[in-house]
Amino acid sequence: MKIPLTKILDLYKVMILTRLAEEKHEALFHQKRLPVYTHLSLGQEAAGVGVSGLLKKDDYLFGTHRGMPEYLGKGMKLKNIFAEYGGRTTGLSKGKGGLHLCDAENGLLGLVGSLGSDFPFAVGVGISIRNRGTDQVVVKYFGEGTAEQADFHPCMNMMSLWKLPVIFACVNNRFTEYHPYRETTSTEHIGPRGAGYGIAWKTVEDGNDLVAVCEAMTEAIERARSGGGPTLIEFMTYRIAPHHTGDPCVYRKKEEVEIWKQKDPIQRCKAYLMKSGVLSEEMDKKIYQEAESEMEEAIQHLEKSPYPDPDEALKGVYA
Ligand SMILES: Cc1ncc(C[n+]2csc(CCOP(=O)(O)OP(=O)(O)O)c2C)c(N)n1
Ligand SMILES: [Mg+2]
Repeated sequence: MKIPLTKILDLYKVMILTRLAEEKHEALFHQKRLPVYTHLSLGQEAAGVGVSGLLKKDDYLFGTHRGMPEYLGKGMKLKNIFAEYGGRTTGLSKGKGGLHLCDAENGLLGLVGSLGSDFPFAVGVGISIRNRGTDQVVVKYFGEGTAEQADFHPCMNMMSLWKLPVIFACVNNRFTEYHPYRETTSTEHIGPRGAGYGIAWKTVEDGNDLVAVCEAMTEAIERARSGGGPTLIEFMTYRIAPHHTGDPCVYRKKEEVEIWKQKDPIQRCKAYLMKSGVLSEEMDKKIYQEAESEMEEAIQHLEKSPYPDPDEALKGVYA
């Protein structure tokens, strides 16, 4: 399934914005200008951007705590994300959600604090799509550690039984908080679990290849839209970043991280686009400049926006 080069170029731009925005987020956190601490997606941007970048605006996504790539890929605006992280009135949830982003306009129905508790939400949205008879799809994106949560299993069963337009997309970044994943996960791969439930599945061994991610997602999206039912896809990658700001990463060797830095998805995508003749060094420079100015605008928007009045605290608690 060939993905148009123009689409790959668009998503390459999103990967760059993600990288710059996350690095800036971390710097702002240390300067006490952005109080929400970070879970960076450094090194695994291709999986996140590719998972959401081919969805339509009215498709749904449940993302992760390491979510900048999939949120920007789905069409969320950086300035809205920063304003929410900063707890400002101009944020998506008027500053009350913080890390837990919600952007209904772009199909993001919320990020849960208890990992995996949104597997059933995704299945519920799948039932809603089926009942309304639209061709929308819902993607639930999660880490391999989250795949060990109990709700994963009944949800796999139900979405298969009812042939729902749900895609479970797993980013296997080889770490679950402070553990290499094989200390907490009994199998090498999450993908083959699809077979146990009669669900189409795939493990993309090179989840740092944006094109491979997009090809796998295209297949799954087409299956879901055409009534072919759910898919489980796993993308193998590596979490170059610490689990969160301040994690000393004593559970892995520095040499291993260095090896993975050589597989940087952004540099690889750049090489692919240049070889394909749709990107030049000059264009690349411009892409970085545009991303920098979008980020500067987002920071200015954040810092100009007011904090909510304390009286707002109990408003909007119930819908
Ligand atoms: C139910 C639950 N248990 C534990 C946590 C704490 N926690 C936050 S992130 C994380 C790691 C999850 O690993 P994975 O799903 O592989 O995602 P990754 O952090 O690698 O992106 C954990 C255990 C939580 N938020 N919810
Ligand atoms: Mg993980």
